[in-house]
Amino acid sequence: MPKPKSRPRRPKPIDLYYWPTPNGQKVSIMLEECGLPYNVIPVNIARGDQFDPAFLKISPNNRMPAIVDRDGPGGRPISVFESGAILQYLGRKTGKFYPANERARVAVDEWLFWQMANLGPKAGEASHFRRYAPEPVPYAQKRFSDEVDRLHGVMDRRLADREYLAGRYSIADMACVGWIRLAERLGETFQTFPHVKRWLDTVRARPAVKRGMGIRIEAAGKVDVMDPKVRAVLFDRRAR
Ligand SMILES: N[C@@H](CCC(=O)N[C@@H](CS)C(=O)NCC(=O)O)C(=O)O
Repeated sequence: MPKPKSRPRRPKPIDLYYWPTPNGQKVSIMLEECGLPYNVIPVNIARGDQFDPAFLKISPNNRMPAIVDRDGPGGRPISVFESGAILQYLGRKTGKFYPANERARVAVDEWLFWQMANLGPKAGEASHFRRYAPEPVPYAQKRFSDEVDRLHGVMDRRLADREYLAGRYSIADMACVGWIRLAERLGETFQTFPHVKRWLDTVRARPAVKRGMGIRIEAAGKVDVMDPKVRAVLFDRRAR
């Protein structure tokens, strides 16, 4: 009797601990781009879900995003926190958007780390001092706005003679798109950064990027960052 054909095993969905911010969107975009199945587990950072002891075991820095992949190395579950580490992990796992060729990989890593160490933190602080500070702090506003402007200039020069940050579309572009989109929402027109604008429009037009950035979490729309309870959770934190 012919042996029954073994059906390819369906991959187990990856748990994505998520809140709709540019950092969370990096990972939902990559999961969509790779066609990996995933469950969205909202981490309501305005309510303090990030301090839940079960979540801290996965993400000790009390920040989302994080993932749990039940089909991890050796067939055993693995958790990953820090969006850059998650993007690299998913890139290695799938072989997509993170080239194996060393020269190409170095270029992706350079721009991924550039986002993680520069664009993300500086744009985050610029947005904080513009939108959330209890009183205007002109020095901080100028310092971080200038930095963001400088970084947009760096990115524009990089994109002047190539379509994407590392040449081909990669996890480095996925890391940046939410942050550049946020700048646009905050009023940046990119008039002096035409290559960034062209890149933003190209990346945002990708169906997977639209899906990854389009995940709606109803509670997120209701967060009032001026609510003292929310502010205590998000902005009033020391080690103890
Ligand atoms: N470097 C981290 C940053 C993540 C991050 O800042 N997440 C924010 C939302 S965008 C968060 O979870 N904040 C919770 C808090 O501040 O307690 C990454 O890229 O994963």
